Order: sequence, then structure tokens, then C-alpha cells
Amino acid sequence: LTDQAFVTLATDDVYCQGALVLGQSLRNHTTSRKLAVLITPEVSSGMRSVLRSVFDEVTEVDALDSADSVRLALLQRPELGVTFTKLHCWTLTHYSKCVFMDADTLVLCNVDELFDREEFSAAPDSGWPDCFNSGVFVFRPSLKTYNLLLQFAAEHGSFDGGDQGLLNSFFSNWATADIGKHLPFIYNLSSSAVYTYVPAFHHFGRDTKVVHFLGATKPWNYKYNLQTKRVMQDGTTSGSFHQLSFLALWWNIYSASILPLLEKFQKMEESESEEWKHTFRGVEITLKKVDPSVANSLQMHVLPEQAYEADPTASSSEELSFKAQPAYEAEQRGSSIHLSEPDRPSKQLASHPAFQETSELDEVASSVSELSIQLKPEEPNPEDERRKWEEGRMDYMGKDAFEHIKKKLDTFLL
Ligand code: UPG
Repeated sequence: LTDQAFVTLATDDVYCQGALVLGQSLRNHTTSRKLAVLITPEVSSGMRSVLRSVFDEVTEVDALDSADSVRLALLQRPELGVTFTKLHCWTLTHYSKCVFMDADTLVLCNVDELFDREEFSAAPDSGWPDCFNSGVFVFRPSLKTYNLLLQFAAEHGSFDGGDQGLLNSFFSNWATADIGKHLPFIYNLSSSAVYTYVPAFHHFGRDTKVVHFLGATKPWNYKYNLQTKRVMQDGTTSGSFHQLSFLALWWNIYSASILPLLEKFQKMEESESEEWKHTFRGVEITLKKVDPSVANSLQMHVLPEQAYEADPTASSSEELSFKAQPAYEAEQRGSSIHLSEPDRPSKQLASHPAFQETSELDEVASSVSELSIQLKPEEPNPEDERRKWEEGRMDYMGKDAFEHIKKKLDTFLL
């Protein structure tokens, strides 16, 4: 059944974490279908390698923004415009039928029977059950449908500013035409439904097949204790026992299968490459080892030069200096450089294990455009460290404590 696939979407490295857990959960439950992920240019090359080890197909598409800021503002979720990118799934015409799943969903068992359904099948949205939720749906890739959707979007926009409003208006007879196209709610259980109708959850919840962590707080925003295997609750975390156990399930997969992959690929890149390339909204930064015999001797190139200035001759084993143009701001956070453009949140531009982590810089550098990056002295024996990690001998209380792992992940996920 190679002409059918589960498809998901991740427009940045953060959502990729969700896509990876979803992909792994489908693999764990031995799906017989292909796994495909749509990404945008912002996804880093390291993350693409990790995605390729879980998914059969990693396809880059352009971000498609609804550019409908008024309606999105109504939703108080300006970032959702990016979900219009989801429409690209109709262009995967080498598949005859697909099941789309949001990157914040998780399967609890094999759900291949979804492919017995027809376009357009979806489960009711718990907020307005005459609408379907667009986090899980069955569709048939077709350029004709894709173009009709784009045309419809341009003419009518989306009543909620996201893809869900648009798709509900487009497939407007879903609520009444064919009950066969209503997926049971257990194929898209939003975690909030658990507390809005507790008795129903107690009665039917054990049959749940797909959990959807819908809303602004995603599983990867929680803290997880690797030793106790529990999601940590601080003052801001609320959630029923069941919600927490779904979250713990997500984190179990993440820590057991995804974290080691991320670690492995990061270490491979560090040890194999003499050159590191990072791309950020069309800006490319290259770090090159200048003198292999000198620890951490790096040279930095930034393209295009009109956006960011870096002295191409500046190379040193102790310091790299970097200057963002006046409109941009640069800051060092841990071992990564972040850049922000006017009115946009800052994003990581580059990280390198040789960057000295300086907490002082964190505080003072947020408003400056010029930055000197201190380079670390040589690390003691990274081979030994890697072997220990691979053998599962992690130093949980010391350097491999959760905060440090998290910090490390942040260097290429933020
Ligand atoms: N996504 C990205 N990058 C982003 C935002 C979203 O890749 O910056 C993808 C990802 O696959 C994600 C999906 O789009 O899972 C939906 O976005 P999400 O942040 O999960 O939104 P929710 O509020 O949880 O989802 C509701 C619907 C969803 C619909 C969305 C917008 O459940 O199906 O896409 O609203 O209409």
C-alpha cells in the first residue's frame, strides 16, 4: 500500500518535535502505510536528517500564509495563519489517498482502517460539533482540489483565520450529507474534551485511538522528569490525571525514541563536519573550521551581506565578532545566536558547540546589535561522552540533568 500515506506538517524545528513523536507512534503501531511530512524552508538541515530517519518522505513546501491578520487577531492566535500551509497536502498526487494528522496528535493504536474512508472524512470539533476538526482527516491528493481550495481561500478567506474555518466552508456539506464521513470522536480526541464531559470520557475514553493536544500549550511546552517519567506540574500547569497521562505518553516516546535521535544526529554533525551551515529566513550563516590543529578556530560568513555584517576575515580560536544591521538585533543565548527582525520574534540563527555559554551575555545582549561570541576551550574527550550516552550511562544529576539536555535541545530547536 505504497500509494497511501499518513501526512503531517511542521513549519519549524519546534513543531518537528511533535511530527517526530506522531511518526514514531505510527511506526510503533506498525502502520502499513507510508509516512510523509511537509516542511518549510525554515526547518534546519539537522532536523531534516532526523525527520528522514522516521518518515519515508520529507517534502519542502512554501509557507502559505492566510495573510488575514484581522480574523487571526480575532482568534488571538496570530501564528495560526501558517496552518494554511496544510493545503499543500493536496499536492502529494503520487498518493491516491492520505490521512492528514496535525503534528500535535499521537496515535495510541494502529489506525490504518482510516484509509477505508473517503474524502472528506473528519471528526467533529469539540467546540462546535457541526464543524469538523481539521487535525485528522482523510483526503485524496488532487491538483484540481488544491487549486479550488486556493481560489476559495482568496475569495472567501477563512471564518476563523486558520485552515479549519476554510476547510469547513469548502466541504460545507460535511455536517449533513454522509454519516460515513464523520469519523468517530475517538479518532481525534481533543485533550480538552476530557474535562468538558467527564462521564463520557470515563465511559468511552478507553477506546481512544488518537489524542490531539489542541490549543496553545503543546506537549513540548511542558517539563518532564526523565527519572520519574512524569510530566512536571508547576503553578501554571493544570490538567486532569488523564490529560497528564496522555502527556506522559507523548513524553515517553519523545525521551525514549526521539531525544536519542536528536542527540545522535547533532553529535554526528559535530564530529563529521568541518563546516556548519544554518539558514534563517533566507539568511545563511556558515561556520568553518579554519585550522584543524587549533581547537575551536572558526570563521563565520553571513549571506546576504546587506542584512548582517560579519567580517569574513575574522577568525579566531577565542572570539568571533558579529554585527547585525541597525534594524536587526542579535543576542547570544547559551551556545546559540539569535536574531530578531523588527516586530518579529527572535529566532535562532546559528548554534555551535564551540560557543561559550555565557549567562551574562543573555542579560545584556538583548538590545545590542553587535556581539562578540566567546569560544570555549577544547572539550575533554567527546568520544567517551558519546559512548556513555549511547550505552545509556547518562549523568542524570550532573551534565545530563534535564535542564542541561533541555538547554542543549533549545540550541537547535528554539
Ligand atoms: N503548524 C506548524 N507550525 C506552526 C503552527 C502550526 O507546523 O507554527 C502545523 C502543525 O502540524 C500543527 C497544525 O499546523 O499541529 C495545527 O496548528 P496547531 O498549533 O496545532 O493549532 P490548534 O489550535 O491545536 O489546532 C486547531 C485545529 C487544527 C487547525 C488549527 C487552525 O485543531 O486542525 O489546523 O486550529 O485552524
